[in-house]
Amino acid sequence: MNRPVIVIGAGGHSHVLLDVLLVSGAQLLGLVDANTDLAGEAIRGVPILGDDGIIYGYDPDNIVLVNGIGSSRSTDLRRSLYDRFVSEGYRFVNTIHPSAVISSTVGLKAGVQIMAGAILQPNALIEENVLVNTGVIIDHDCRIGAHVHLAPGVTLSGSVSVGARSHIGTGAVVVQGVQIGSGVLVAAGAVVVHDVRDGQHVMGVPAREVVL
Ligand code: JB3
Repeated sequence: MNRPVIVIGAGGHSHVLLDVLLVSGAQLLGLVDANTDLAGEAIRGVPILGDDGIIYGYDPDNIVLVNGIGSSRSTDLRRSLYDRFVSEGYRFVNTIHPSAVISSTVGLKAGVQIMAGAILQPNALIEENVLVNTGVIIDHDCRIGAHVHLAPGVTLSGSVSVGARSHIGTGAVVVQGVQIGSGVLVAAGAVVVHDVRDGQHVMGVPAREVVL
């Protein structure tokens, strides 16, 4: 990672990312956060520079971005910030913890984040801006759509697909071959044994639709 990095967001997820960026020797310009009260503070010695307007002070060719916004239910904010800055010509880099185990046959698009202890098995394809959180297992031939968040401890068996913008909650399990649509919310701890349609919310063991 040669160009200086700005991290968008200075909340919990950014702390986890800073761990990866610091260990990889990234040149960190700082973080930006919508809460302007944070400007002037620092996390791990990395300054909070101000709000997102700071980014426009840098030519898109001279910096790279890291999306420090996570999700606890909706991936909308994470997605919209990514799309906004990509449309302005900025580039998001991949952030991969050195302890992650990733088959050489895995495909990774731009802005993918893979946190500590994750395991990605052969032929998985991970689209743009996906967050693979701590200890996630993605087994062979899975397809993960853009902007998806796989929360800590999620297990996807072989040939599972997850549509764009879905949030799969902490510790959820998805069995072989299940297809999850886009914009889906799978609650923490669910065990998904049947396909899930676009926009559905499911929870429980086995997972069933819920209206939130
Ligand atoms: O589950 C785990 C391990 N981590 C969760 C992560 C994936 O998602 C974590 O527990 C949280 O649920 C969430 O982390 P995140 O997104 O860092 O949430 P939070 O700690 O609430 O911090 C969000 C930060 O984003 C706050 O400081 C907001 O002020 C800031 N923010 C909100 N909108 C923004 C914007 N910052 C920028 N730069 N631009 C915005 O538009």
